[in-house]
Amino acid sequence: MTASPVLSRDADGVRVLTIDRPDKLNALNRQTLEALDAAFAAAGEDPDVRVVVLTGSGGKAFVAGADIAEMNALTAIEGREFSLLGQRLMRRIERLPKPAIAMVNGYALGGGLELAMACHLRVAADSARLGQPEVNLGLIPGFGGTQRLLRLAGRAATLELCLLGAPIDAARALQLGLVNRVVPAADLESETMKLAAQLASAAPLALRGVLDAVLLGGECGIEEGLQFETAQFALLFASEDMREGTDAFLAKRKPQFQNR
Ligand code: DAK
Repeated sequence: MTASPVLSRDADGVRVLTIDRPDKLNALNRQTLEALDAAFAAAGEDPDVRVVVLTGSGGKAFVAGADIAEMNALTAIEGREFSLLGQRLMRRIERLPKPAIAMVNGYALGGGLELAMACHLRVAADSARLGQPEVNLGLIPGFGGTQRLLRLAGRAATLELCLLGAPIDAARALQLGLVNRVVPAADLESETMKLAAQLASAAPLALRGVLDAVLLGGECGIEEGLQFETAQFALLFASEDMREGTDAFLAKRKPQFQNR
């Protein structure tokens, strides 16, 4: 049996998933996509997991893209399966009922940037380089890159990255809104885990409400989106955590959320 290309560890409600193919800069082959899909499905269902952090091993790359060697040998039928698998994984991450943070520790290229964009937040090392270089291979982004980049960073940035295919540095990615934070490479893990810990102690149902309102409501027109937000808002009045949060504020104490 070969070792899984995805490592998993838990600490205080945070599940850290690490793509572990450092000799191939963590490129996404089918086995890795399948392992990630299973890992995110499990994290989504586990009530003890409040936040997921995704990263790559080896210090040089988050993920340098889909596995070009494997793609090169695919038939059209296999290419379709590869595409469906990747799309399903990206959507699974995006619709995870808890926050997912991409800890971008190096190259995030092609499918790697698409993976990072499917996460809800992105923290990048100042040494990271991000891009959609598919045109250089005669391809276009195929795991939702054109669509998620457009929604994150707008049309000008999306056309620039996808047409030119050249990677950008972390500082420019921050300017474009493509990443949320840039930190010195040496502090990446500690800063990301601080952010994860903050989310892990927040009210899970409220976080889920935000994810639903932004990711589903955000795809509707403004009227439907506002109605959706109202419905999510009202639903939280049925939660014990909402009473706890407001009681704790009034009593000037720290809330203890129970995911109920
Ligand atoms: N795939 C496979 N192997 C890769 C790889 C990749 N994407 N990126 C790097 N590697 C491998 C290299 O081949 C090398 O392996 P060995 O030769 O040692 O066996 C090892 O990782 C180290 O890489 P380098 O020697 O190249 O390292 P350097 O520091 O010199 O360069 C680099 C680092 C990141 C600049 C360079 O490796 C590079 O340009 N990598 C490719 C980046 C890239 O073009 N990424 C986009 C891939 S295309 C689809 C959906 C989605 C997609 C496709 C189809 N469908 C819907 C069907 C997505 C496409 C992509 O992501």
